[in-house]
Amino acid sequence: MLIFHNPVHGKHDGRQEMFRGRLVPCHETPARLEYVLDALRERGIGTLRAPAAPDLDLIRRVHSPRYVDFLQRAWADWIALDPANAELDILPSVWPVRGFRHDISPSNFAARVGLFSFDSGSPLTAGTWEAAAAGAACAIDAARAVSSGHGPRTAMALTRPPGHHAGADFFGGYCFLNNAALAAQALREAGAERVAVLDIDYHHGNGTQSLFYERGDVLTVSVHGDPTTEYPFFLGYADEPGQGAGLGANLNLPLAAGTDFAGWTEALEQGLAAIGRFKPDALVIALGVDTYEGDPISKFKLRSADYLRVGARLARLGLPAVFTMEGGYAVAEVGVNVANVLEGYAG
Ligand code: OKS
Ligand code: ZN
Repeated sequence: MLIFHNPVHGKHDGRQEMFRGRLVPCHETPARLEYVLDALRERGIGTLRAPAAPDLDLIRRVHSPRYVDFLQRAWADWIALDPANAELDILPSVWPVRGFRHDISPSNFAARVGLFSFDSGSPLTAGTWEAAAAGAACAIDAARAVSSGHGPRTAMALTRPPGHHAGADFFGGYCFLNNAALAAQALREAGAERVAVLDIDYHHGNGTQSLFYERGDVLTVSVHGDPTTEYPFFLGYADEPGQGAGLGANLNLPLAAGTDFAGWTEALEQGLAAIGRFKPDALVIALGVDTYEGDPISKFKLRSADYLRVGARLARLGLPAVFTMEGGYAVAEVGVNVANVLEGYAG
C-alpha cells in the first residue's frame, strides 16, 4: 500500500475551539498524525510518499472557486484587519441561517468567515490553507496511483486536517477541503465510471454527502452516530436517499450512541451490500477511528482488535481503494487503530 503522508500537516495547529461557551484546546492536533506515522513505521506497514503539488483545478471542480479563494486568502485578510491578529486564530461568529440572503458576498471579514463555515469549532490558522492543500494533494495522488492500472491497488491519504465535513463552499467539523470527495472525483476523472465512498468515521460525512447528493456516478454510504444526538446534527438521517440523478445513490446508516462492534458490523454489512449492488469501479474509504471505545468525543464501543477485522472485511470487496484519514481523538490509540485497519486490509 502506498501512503501519501502530508509533510506540512503540522502547519494547521489550531489553538482553541468553542465548546459550551468556552474556548477549549483543539481535539484535532498534529500529534494525531504523528502517532499514526510512528505506528506504521514501527510495524513496517505501507510505503510512505510525499505528495506532488496540489491540482488546484481539480480542487476547484469539487469546491467552489470563491470558497477556494477565500481559504487561500483568509489568513492574509485576517492580518490586514490588525497585525496583532497573528497571535489569534480565525473562528466564525455570525452565520446566514434561514431567511437570510445566500446570494450575496459581504466584504466584511467576519461575515465572510460565517458565509463559508457552519460551526465555531474549526479554527482557521496561519497554516491551514497550506496544510489542507497538501492534504488534498495526498488524496488526489492516492487516487491517481490506484488508477494507473499497473500500480498499487490501494493507497492512503494520511493527512490532517480531515475532510469529510467540508462541502462545496464551507468548512466545519475540523475540515476545510474534502479529501475523500477529491479522491472520488480524481478516480472518476482517471477513468472509473462509478465510485463508491464508504464513510466509517463516527460522524456523518455531511460534506461528502452534499457534494455528491445529486450525482448518480458516486455512491455515498455513511455509518455514523445518530445525528439526533450526535454532530453534525443537521444531516445524516436515514431518509436522505439522494436527489435527481443521485436518487438512490446515498445511504445513511445512523446508529445509537453506545453501539458496539456487533451492532456496528450489521450496519457496515448493509452498507457493503449497497456498494455491491452499485458495482463501483473503485472505492474511497473515509476512515475515522473515533468509533473507538476510548474516543473522548464519540460514543461507539469498538476496540483496537476490531479494526483488524474491519480492514480484512473491506479488503474482501476486492476494489481499487483509497483511504482518507478522518477523525479519531484518543490520540495515543489513533496510531494503533489506523495501523490495525491497514494491516487487516493487507491480510
Ligand atoms: C463540537 C464537537 C465538534 C465535533 C467535530 C467532529 C469532528 C469529527 N464541540 N468528524 O468526523 O471527528
Ligand atoms: Zn469524526
